[in-house]
Amino acid sequence: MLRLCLSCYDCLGLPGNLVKLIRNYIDGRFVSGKPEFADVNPADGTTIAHVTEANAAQVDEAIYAARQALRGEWGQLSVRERAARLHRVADAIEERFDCFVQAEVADTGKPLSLASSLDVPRAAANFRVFADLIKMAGLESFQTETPDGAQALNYAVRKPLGVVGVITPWNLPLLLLTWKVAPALACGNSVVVKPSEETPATATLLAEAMQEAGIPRGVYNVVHGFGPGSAGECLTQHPDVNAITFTGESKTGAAIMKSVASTVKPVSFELGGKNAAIVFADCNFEDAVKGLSDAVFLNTGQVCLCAERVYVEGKIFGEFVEALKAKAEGLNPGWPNEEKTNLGPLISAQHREKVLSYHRLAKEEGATLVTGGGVPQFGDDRDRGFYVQPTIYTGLRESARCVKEEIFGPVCHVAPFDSEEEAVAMANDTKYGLAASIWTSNLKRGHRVAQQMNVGITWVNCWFLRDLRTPFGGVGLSGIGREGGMHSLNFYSELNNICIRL
Ligand code: NAD
Ligand code: 6OD
Repeated sequence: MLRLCLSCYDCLGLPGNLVKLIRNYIDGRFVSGKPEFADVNPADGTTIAHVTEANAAQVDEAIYAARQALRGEWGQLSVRERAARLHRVADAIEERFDCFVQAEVADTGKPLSLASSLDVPRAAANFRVFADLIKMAGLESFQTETPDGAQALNYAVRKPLGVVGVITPWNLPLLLLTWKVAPALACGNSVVVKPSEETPATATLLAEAMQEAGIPRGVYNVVHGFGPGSAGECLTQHPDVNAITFTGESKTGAAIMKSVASTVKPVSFELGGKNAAIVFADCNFEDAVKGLSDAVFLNTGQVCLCAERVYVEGKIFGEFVEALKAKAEGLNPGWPNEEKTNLGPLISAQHREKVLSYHRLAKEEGATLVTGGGVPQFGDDRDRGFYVQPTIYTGLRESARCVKEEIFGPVCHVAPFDSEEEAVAMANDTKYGLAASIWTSNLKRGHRVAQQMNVGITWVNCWFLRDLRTPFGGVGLSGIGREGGMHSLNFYSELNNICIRL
């Protein structure tokens, strides 16, 4: 049977001059309205869709529908049946794999190879992992003695939080959204999601997968729009939203924290990073160069876990910089759909201007440019897209703004170190604390240094390997709380401890 997607750009085979309409999804229905905003393809700057911005009344309706859904069939389902439906969501994603990939590629400009090897498979995996985990999730129980010598049994039961507001960024749109939606639903909540205004498509396409999987209406709702004064802020302020789970910039996290204060909602925050990599002279050189090339340039440097600060032991510094430069210059920026492309554009003109402003600043701060620093010229429509060159700097002081502030582009600063202590001190000298990577053949040193990193995740001789059951989150400006495995289930549920005198 031919399936037509409402929010994938390919299925209807529209001629180039017709753009699609991406609508809100409320109470099981796609809902349009005014105003609309443009969804732009970062590879050539063209408008690929118009998007309905949810007004305050529509956000209210979505929250009301989500609340009602908790009182209906969804609230009555056994854990086993809930898990079965989440597996069906994963099936539905896999059945429309190419639609999801195309929609993600069109919205983000990321290489098709990346969307099809990382973003979309991970979205399906998120549903499968949390569906399986909720079935196995045990709870504590304690038998205690009462003051008068009798016994009491304590045991906890898990209940949903209620309506969860899910606010997500544009860099890994479907992956990060499903990373939150899947455990929230596994725990029996309903959700109202507000995807990034830059990447509205796959969250909307997911609504179709939810329908196909038999997720009752009102359980999954999508409201499109922006942050302040728009759908994002409506959600965070709303008294009937029980919790907010947010991934995005640290300063947005701060604004949301203020906004949720009056209604005292729990928050889970996955925020920015200025991640360090430490490369010791005893590393496997080839592996480290390859690993760092991924860690700096994957997804055009737009992964919160990317390394923007690379510390290399003095003995191999020059050789390492040269090898990383060769990797950067060997990348293939290009049309996202072309097989050989492994570097897409940045997400928007505005974000490109931010990245280029850091290039200007690096010059002012006295950096030595090793490679890049500009905008590639293609001589075709891509020149209207938002590409930048992969860039490497050396020579900055550790206090330079380019070493302290998150840039979120394909760029790093490489600095030498002489001792392990110095490397650890430099890596930890940041207000952020999301991720670090350590490259050494000395595993004893790997453990020792890893345990000194003030971050939520440290990789040794690898980067971005993610077992979905492990804790994920950051310290300092990088976030509050941990998601992943049982940590997600604990955030997305309330525990009620029951104490029975025996
Ligand atoms: P952003 O903070 O600008 O936007 C994220 C989302 O928040 C969007 O949906 C946006 O519309 C919404 N928003 C903005 N202001 C809001 C407000 N006042 N109230 C409610 N919602 C609001 O982030 P971005 O530019 O989309 O993403 C890039 C940032 O995200 C980087 O800083 C990156 O490090 C971070 N990030 C972190 C992680 C992580 O897991 N720690 C993962 C991915 C991205
Ligand atoms: O892999 C994940 O689950 C995760 N949260 C990745 C975050 C990537 C940041 O851009």
